[in-house]
Amino acid sequence: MPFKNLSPVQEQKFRWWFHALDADHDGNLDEADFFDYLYKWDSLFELDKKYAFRDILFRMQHRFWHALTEHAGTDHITPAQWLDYMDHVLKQYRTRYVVEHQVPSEKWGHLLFELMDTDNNNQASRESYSRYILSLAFDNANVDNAWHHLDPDNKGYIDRDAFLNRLAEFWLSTDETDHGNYLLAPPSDWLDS
Ligand SMILES: [Ca+2]
Ligand SMILES: [Ca+2]
Repeated sequence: MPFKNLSPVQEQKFRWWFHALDADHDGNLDEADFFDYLYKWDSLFELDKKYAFRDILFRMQHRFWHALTEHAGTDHITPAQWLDYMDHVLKQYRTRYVVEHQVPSEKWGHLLFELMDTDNNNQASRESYSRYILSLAFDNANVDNAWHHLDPDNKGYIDRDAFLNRLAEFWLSTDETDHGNYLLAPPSDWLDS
């Protein structure tokens, strides 16, 4: 089934993201998969000591899960239902929320940045980005490859605006060479050869 709003690059990228989220690898997303990495942040980012921030993250994730399951009509999401929802999100984005630099998950992007910027100096370090990637059960090879594209000038950190721009590219770019497409893993991992 061709999608109206997803390009082939986006389709492959989001399909790969689905499998990254499927923590128990049974081919479907359920609520436990969807929250698996958030629970890992308790120890990785000492989130269990930041109650208010943790609460916001979990509420945002619940909102995402609720919207996804309502759209799909089930809480046992297949890859096709996930892609259909992504298609729906991009359609909404294009028709209702077109603001420069705003991405479908901009609020989530701010939270993710604040999670990684543990000392609040408006810079997320390579080390904290690495912890984030490992919480998604990726390996160190992915971190090295992705970081090179998040921080092309080799500064050792990424600031908030640059991170949000990369996240926008992750959602919206249809050109696999854009830096943001490396956010979770290099395109060679998720593009058909
Ligand atoms: Ca699963
Ligand atoms: Ca920092």
